[in-house]
Amino acid sequence: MTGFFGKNLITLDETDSTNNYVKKIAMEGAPEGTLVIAKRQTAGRGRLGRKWVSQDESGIWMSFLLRPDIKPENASMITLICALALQKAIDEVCELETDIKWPNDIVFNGKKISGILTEMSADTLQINYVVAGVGINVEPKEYDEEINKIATSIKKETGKEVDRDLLIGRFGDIFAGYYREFQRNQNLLFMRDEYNRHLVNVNNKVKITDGDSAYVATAIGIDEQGELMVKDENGMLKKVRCGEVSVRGIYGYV
Ligand code: BT5
Repeated sequence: MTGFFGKNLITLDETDSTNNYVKKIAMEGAPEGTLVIAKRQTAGRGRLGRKWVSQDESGIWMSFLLRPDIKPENASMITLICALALQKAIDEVCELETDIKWPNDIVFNGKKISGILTEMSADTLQINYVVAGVGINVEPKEYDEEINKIATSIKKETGKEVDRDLLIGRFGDIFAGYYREFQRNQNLLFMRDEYNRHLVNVNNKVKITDGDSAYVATAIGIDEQGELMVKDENGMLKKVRCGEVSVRGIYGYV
């Protein structure tokens, strides 16, 4: 690994959630780029209070600390940067061409290989820190029925061993390059087209759920702010902000 990512590396056998761990050391002054990798998580988390299955060593469970000099409202774009960096790293290191399900999932053949959870501590004007958490399913595994339907792993799809260190290192390098570019411009213009090339659901119908309301629309792609552009059933262009919304295919998970 080169650059700031993982220069300060903490490896753990077990923790509740690497995101929680990084938050704690962020408040104690840990430097930007601090990377925490755990073999097992007892309480891995997804978004919106969901669970992330990671109690055993079947995957890479890691979080890293960022202290970006950007406006708080732009922080959600970091999730998309992680997603594209991960898509590329998996492609290069594991020779598996995955897709991105906006905003935070890496999928293959409609099944989830990886998820990203970005959390921020900020006041109105300034970000204190951002924790980016990445879960990557590496080994095949039997989940409970519900998750079995939507989850897969790199090795299940490629049949090949995964060099975890190489994958993490490559992810870090690609991420660091994108992050530098992003901080300069505070938008995603530099990677928008590439992200859209890997985006699933382009030109397909998706169901957008925001709290109690839901509507069906056709996905078009992201704009330079990382918002998902969709066309509703009346042909009106709408932008979905990367926040507490869920976007799913109308016939299944993707
Ligand atoms: C995510 O949330 O996909 C974000 C996952 C982030 C996990 C990393 S691991 C390191 C760091 N520490 C943490 O505590 N978290 C981060 P979301 O989009 O809300 O998806 C969660 C949903 O994915 C669940 O409700 C399940 O349906 C499904 N799921 C749970 N575990 C899974 C797994 N191992 N593989 C695939 N799908 C899973």
